[in-house]
Parts: sequence; structure tokens; C-alpha cells
Amino acid sequence: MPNYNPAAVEPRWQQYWLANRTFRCPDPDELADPDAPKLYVLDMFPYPSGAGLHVGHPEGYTATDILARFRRMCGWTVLHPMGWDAFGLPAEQYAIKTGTHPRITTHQNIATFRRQIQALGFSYDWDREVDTTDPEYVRWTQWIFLLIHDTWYDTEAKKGRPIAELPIPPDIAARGENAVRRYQDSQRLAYQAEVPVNWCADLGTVLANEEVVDGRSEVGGYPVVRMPLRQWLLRITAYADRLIDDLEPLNWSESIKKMQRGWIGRSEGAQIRFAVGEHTLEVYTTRPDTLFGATYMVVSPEHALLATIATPAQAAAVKAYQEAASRKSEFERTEVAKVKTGVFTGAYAINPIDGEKIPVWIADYVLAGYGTGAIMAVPAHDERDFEFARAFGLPMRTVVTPSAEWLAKTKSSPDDLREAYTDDGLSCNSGEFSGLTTEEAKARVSAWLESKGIGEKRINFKLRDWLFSRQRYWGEPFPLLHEVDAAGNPTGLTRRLEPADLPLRLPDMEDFKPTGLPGGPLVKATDWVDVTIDGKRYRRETNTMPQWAGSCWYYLRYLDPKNETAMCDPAKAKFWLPVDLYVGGAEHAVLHLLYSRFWHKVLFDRGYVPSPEPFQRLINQGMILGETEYTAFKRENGDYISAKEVSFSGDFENATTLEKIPAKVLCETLDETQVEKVGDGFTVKGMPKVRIDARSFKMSKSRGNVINPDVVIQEYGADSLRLYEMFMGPLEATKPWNMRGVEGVSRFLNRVWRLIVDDDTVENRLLDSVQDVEPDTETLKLLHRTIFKLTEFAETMKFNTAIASMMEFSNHLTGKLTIRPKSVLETFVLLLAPYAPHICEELWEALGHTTTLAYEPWPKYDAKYLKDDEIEIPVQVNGKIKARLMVPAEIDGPALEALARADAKVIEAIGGKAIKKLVVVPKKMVNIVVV
Ligand code: ANZ
Repeated sequence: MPNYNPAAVEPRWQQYWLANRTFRCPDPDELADPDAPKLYVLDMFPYPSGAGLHVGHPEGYTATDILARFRRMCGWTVLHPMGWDAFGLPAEQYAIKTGTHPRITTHQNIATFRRQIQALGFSYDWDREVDTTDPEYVRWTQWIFLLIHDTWYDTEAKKGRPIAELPIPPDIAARGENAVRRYQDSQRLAYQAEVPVNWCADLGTVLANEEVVDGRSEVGGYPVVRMPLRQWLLRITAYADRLIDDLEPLNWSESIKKMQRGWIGRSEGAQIRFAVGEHTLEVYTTRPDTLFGATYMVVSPEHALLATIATPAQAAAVKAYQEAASRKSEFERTEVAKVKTGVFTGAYAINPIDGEKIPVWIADYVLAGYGTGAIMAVPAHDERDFEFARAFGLPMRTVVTPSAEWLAKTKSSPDDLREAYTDDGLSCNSGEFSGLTTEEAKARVSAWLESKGIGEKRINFKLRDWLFSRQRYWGEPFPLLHEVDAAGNPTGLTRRLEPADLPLRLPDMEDFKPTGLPGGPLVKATDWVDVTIDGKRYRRETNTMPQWAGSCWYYLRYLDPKNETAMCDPAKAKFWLPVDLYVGGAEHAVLHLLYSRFWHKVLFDRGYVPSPEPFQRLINQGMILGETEYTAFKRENGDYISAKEVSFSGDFENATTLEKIPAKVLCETLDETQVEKVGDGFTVKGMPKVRIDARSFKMSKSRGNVINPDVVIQEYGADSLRLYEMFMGPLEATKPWNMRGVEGVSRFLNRVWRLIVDDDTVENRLLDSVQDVEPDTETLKLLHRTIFKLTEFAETMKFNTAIASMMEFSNHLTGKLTIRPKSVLETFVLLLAPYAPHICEELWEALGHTTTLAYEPWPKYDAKYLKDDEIEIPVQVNGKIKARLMVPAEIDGPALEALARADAKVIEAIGGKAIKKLVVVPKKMVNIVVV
């Protein structure tokens, strides 16, 4: 009995699509119609972890797949590729533990991911699959690195230009070729520098700031310390302004734009010079208007001036403080430190605006890497300064008048603030600037400073240059050689590999253990490291690129994955870019998107891509949480009590763990059958007053609420999984998983199957009720309305509502009709196909078609069926229906009669004969009798 059996149907179609390369996307020069609209719809490619696919992956992948399939049916040229972001720490750590080469683990994981993704029936063009660890891919990652290395940023032209065009100052030119090379090296977008880095001893590598969370490595959670190391950096800061400004026109969510802007952190303020004896201490401030309120200064422990300005009496204390600070991470210094620490340097600075002598302190809440690494402290108006001044008994001066409301709220008076007043207001105690608004005062003080030559306006960025080296094995080797002299010591000059020498492959090694040294494991491959060219000795760079490198440009390689002479043919880039839609998790809101936008801009400046931005539209799919857990509370005697009555140390609604519940209240976990939704909450069934706690948590192994897509596919089929993931709610919303929901959509698919296929035959024979008949008007109306809605919902990616509309339509077909018009079923199958492609291909075949429906034209609706207020009125002439009029439902008798008399078919039926009788039954019919 051919009850719908996904386990038989789905693999068959997956094989068909692969064997026929159904979703192969032609290159621009092969297109039958080059003017057809194009869609480049991109998924964030996965890191093929050992754990396999997660139900979060198919969420975005299904959404893009529906869009891709829909647009193909609309006649668009669709590029929809998939690949693997396959370098990374886990494979290397596994190699250290087991001795299995990371390449082997990576290939196994890719095979698993590919199998799982193909089992979901996504319409990827598998001819374009990329793998960032494939040497042919690495070749071009290295090539782009060399391009970045070959570029300097012209701040006047505001663009990256070839290093050969860098103007060389005459004094440097005069010093000879090596001086010129060193100067060029210092200006490149890829450069080396000694920088304080986040060193993670357990991982044996440095980490980017972004990879450090709360002072620990994001991967593994190991402690991270700061130390200076010579590293490769990419000058992303040169692009800071453009990375902010170019966000504006992009069709991205405001929240992601905000996160990017926040990360880049453009702040406008002033740089001000204070005299300290015969030295100058420069500070950066965003509040020049508060200059009169500066009651002390603070320099960071790393500040170069400390050695000279600390007085002999304070020198030892300063030194001890510097040492203690060097052992702390930036995070510990700024975020964790509740108690401010610091030491007086013994030196005094002169406030340039009023000549006041103020003490200079050293404190670790001021960071070396931001602004000038020194601040003027205004405790009355800055929280950190306020705490510090409180801790060390330093004076405060109010220079912005707080609002009366604020004073009342904080129980402060203008001369005795209980906390820092950080809002804007009118300046006070500020000489000639008193009475100005904050905005005016900022401008006027800045102008005054500029006129006196003691300061100027300044824009600062939080963004730092991108630390680009890792002490790892499983990454892209740098295509660079360090020159060494006869004694084997580095000369500081580098040599670029020639494009013909790419890819530079990783040496084969058996021992991947970190050395714990800045060189990384590659140092151990001495045969690989030492190179002689034309009698000159070199050492290879033994660091590798960070995992982000490969994902910075994969969307370009998809355009031309087999090109052996270029990263991507510019004509193809011109045809396809920018990516029309990019879908992925919000966890990539900052780093990946910022890094790839930066690379793209360098490629743009150098003429390799046609658009300044890579991703025109971005959608972040919401997180899928584990199934909802229902918790009821009981007294010891077994009576239920309402969640609202349970008191906590914190408040219950915001308590994150149930462990916070006091011991005298018992917790009980209920299943779905025991609970009832009442209003916007849940209760125990039959006890509407007992509110219970219902919530979902992020899927995690430790909670045991992880859903494995393979298991869902086995039980319900891929189409059900796809449909359910879309039916859960809007793509961008956070949604809890619910197995009953999967069951629900699977029942829907079964009903669709039984509408068309005869359950009693072995082959998929059509039911007798499926016939070549004209549909009745009600069906037509509903059909066209469904086409209309589905077209709009597909265009706007409202897939959950689209599915609801299809369910509604299928109810009509199942419930009302005994004879089902074949044409209607065909249209319905086409509408459902992007969502549930396997079952639809099978039904399409049952309906008598011999090829895939993937390129069948998307059904068109007829607008005449969409008018809600119209009804159909049959017109009989001598007892026979001769016409059906679509008329407004509220039409009156005379108007209906007039319409009937004017209808062409009716006129024809009357044939010029005299009308004996004409009966109008409003809303029902018109009956004409002629002689
Ligand atoms: C005086 C002042 C008065 C400040 C006031 C703020 C409020 P953003 O917006 O993040 O750029 N600052 C400057 N350099 C610093 C450093 N290296 N480490 C720690 N803090 C530093 O913040 C700029 C403000 O942060 C600057 O403005 C400075 O404090 C502080 F009512 O100067 B302000």
C-alpha cells in the first residue's frame, strides 16, 4: 500500500537530482536568456564539526532553498552553492590526541555533513562545492593575502593602492633599497608588528580579541594572558570609516548594523596636550566640554612617559603597579575589576584651560591601546573616574548642571554628587563657557584649544588591526619567506612567493603538538622551513592564518570554483555580485561579516570585484531552542502553588536557573499533555489559577535537549523536517522545538499524498477521484487566492504563513470535493514543491509527468478571482445555465438584471428573441425565459 513513505521516496529523488545535475547553475556565458533576473542566494557555510549537523543548520538552509526553488520556477537564474569552512582547532586538537592527521578527520566530517545536507534535499549546485582546506582553494586564499600585502591605503584617495605606487619620502629613498623595502613593509595592509597579544598557553596560540570571552579562550575556555609578540596584522583600521559608512544602504537588520558600528566604535572628540614639567602628556577625550572639571590625570601602566615623569619617591610603587597590571587581561582590567586600583606618580600636570596643577596617577582602567593611553579624569561626569576619585579621595568638580530630576533621584546636590552625572546639560564652573549646552561647549572648547595650538578634534576607533597569525598547524601557511643572513639570523626583510609557487602546502607532520613557542608546530618541520633560493637563505613563516581567512572570500570562489588561473573570472564576478541574499546565524554578526567586508573592499579597490560590498541583503535566522520545559511547583503536602507565589532570592521571571527555587517548594516537570495555555501563560490542566513556568533553553548536550536531524528524517522524512522548521515561526524569530509540530506537518503531507495517490495500488496510481474536469468557481477562487498568497509569501520569505495557506487549501480539497480536478492538484503540487520537494516530485510523476518539476513555471494567479466581495451568479436561459457572472455580493436586483442582459453569452443565448419572463433572485440566480 503506497502510504506515503518518505524513506523510499526521498533518497530516490535526491539521487535523481544529483545524477541529472538538476540544480547545476549555468555560467553567465551559457545562459539562454542573459537578461533573466538573477538570484545569488548564499548560506553561511558550516564548519564540519565531528558532531554532525544540528537542527539549527537546516533552518536557514531550508529558507534559502525555498527561495532558490521558487525563483527557478519563476524563470530566474539562481546560484545556490554550498561548501565547507574546514580549517580549525577541533581537527587539530583531535590530531594531537589521536595522531589522526587533521586532513583525514576533516574529510570524514565533510563526508558526514555532505550526506546529511543532501538528505535534506537542498537544491545546491554541487559542482560548485568548495572546501577551504583544499590546496586549490588555499592557493587563492594565499593569493588574496599577497594582494593585501601588496596594498597600502592612500588616505587621501580613501582607497587601497598597489605598493609600487606608494610615494617614497626622499630621505628614505636616499638610504637605499633596503630602507625603501622596510618603509614599504611598514605601510602595507599586511604587516608585522610587536603587539601585546592574547596568549593562550593551553592552546599554544595567540587569539584575536574577538576569540577571547571573559578573559578565556572562546574555544575550550582556557585562560588567556597578555604578552608582546611579533605578529602579522591586517590593517583593517584603514577601512574603519568605509566599513561604517557603507553599512547604511545595505538591506541588513538594524541590530546587526548597530553591532558592527559598535564594534568599529567610531567616537568623536579631541586630543588635548597637558604640560607635565617639560614633557607633554596628550589625552583623548570625548568630552572636551568638561575640561574645567578635570581634577587629576591617569596614564596607562604601559605609558612611555612613565619612566620619565614618575618621581624618585614614587618610582618603586609605579614599577610594582606596572608589573601587576601586565599580568592582567584587558577584560580583567576593565570589566571584572569592581575595585579601582592605582598609584600616584608624584608628577603634576597643568590644565591648559585654567592653569590648575593636577596630580598624575597610573591606573589600569586606562588602556594603552586606545586613544593616547592617557586621560584627563573628570570624576563628576564619568563613572570610572568617579569610582576612582572616591576610592582615593581625589576632588571632584561639577561642570555640567545636572537636571533637578536627576538630583532628586540620586539624592545629590550640585556640589555633592552621589554618582557621576553623565548626561548632557548646561556647562557651569567653566569660565567663559559656562551656560553653553554640552554640544556648544564641546565645539567652543575644541575651537579654543585649536586656536591656542594645544589640541585638536580627533576621531578614534575601537577597532584594532586584525591579528592575523596563529601558532597552529591546521591553517593556511603564509606565502612569505623571511630572509636570514649567513649566521641564520633574520634580517627583517621578507620575500613574497610568486603566484606560480602557490599553493604553499602544509608539510606532512606527525606531531601536531603546540610548541608553546611563538613559532607554532610548523617550526618542527625543519626541511620545510629552511629554503634556499638563488643561493640566498630564507626561513618560511611558521605561523598560519586564522580560521576566518577561508570564509572571507568563499562566496567569490563559488562563482568560478574550478578556475586555475584566477581566484574568479571578473566577468563572472560582474554578473553575480553582490550576493543578493545571505542567510546565517547572528553569531557571525560582527567578526565574519566585518572581516569579509574588509577583504572585499581591498579586492574592490584593486579592481577584482565590481561592488564595494559583498552582501546586499542579510537575514539572521533565529535560534531554535530545545523543547519547552514545563515546571510546576508544589508545597510539601502536594498542593500545587502558582509560579507567581514562589519567591526567590531574585525574581522568578528573570531567574535563569531553577536551582534558585527554595527547598521548601518542590519542582515538578510536566509534559505537554498535563498543561494548558491560558492567556499568555500556562497552567496545570484544570487548574487555571495555578500558573506554571514554561520555557525553552538553548539546545546543549548538557541539558540533553539536542535534536538530531538524522533521527527526525528517519522518523518523519526530510520534507517534514523542512516544513516544520519553516512552520515554527518567522525565520528571524527564536523558536522552541516541538516534536508534535513535526508530527503535525507530517500528517499534512500524508493528507496531500492521499488526495492524489490511490492507497490500494502498489504503484503510485492516481485515485479515481482525480479527473480532467473544470474546477468549480469556489475551488478556483481559493486556488487563485492561494497562488497569490504563496507568491507574495515566497517573495517576502514569510514561509510559515505560506505553509498555513497551503494547509487551508488542502482542507478544501479533502473536505469538499469528491471529484478533484487534476489541473488544480497539479498547481497545488507546484506550489508546495519548494517547501517539500521530494513528495512533490513523486506526486508530479504520479500526475503523469516525466521530468523534474524544478523548472516548471510558477503558477500564475488570475486577478479576477481575488476580489473578496464578488460572488458568482448563474444566468439561466430557458432552464439552461448559459453564463456565470462575477458580481459584487451586495448588488441589487435591477443592477443584476442589467448585468445579465448585457452579458455576451446571455445575449447570444437569447438570440434576439422576445423575453417572456425574467426572474432575479438576488445573490442566487437570474432566470430568463424567451419565446
Ligand atoms: C574626559 C571625560 C569626561 C570623558 C567625561 C568621558 C566623560 P569612547 O566613547 O569609548 O571613545 N578614555 C580615553 N582614552 C582611554 C583609554 N585609553 N582607556 C580608558 N578610557 C579612556 O570614550 C572616550 C572616553 O573614555 C574619553 O573621554 C576618556 O574619558 C576615556 F565626562 O575624557 B573622557
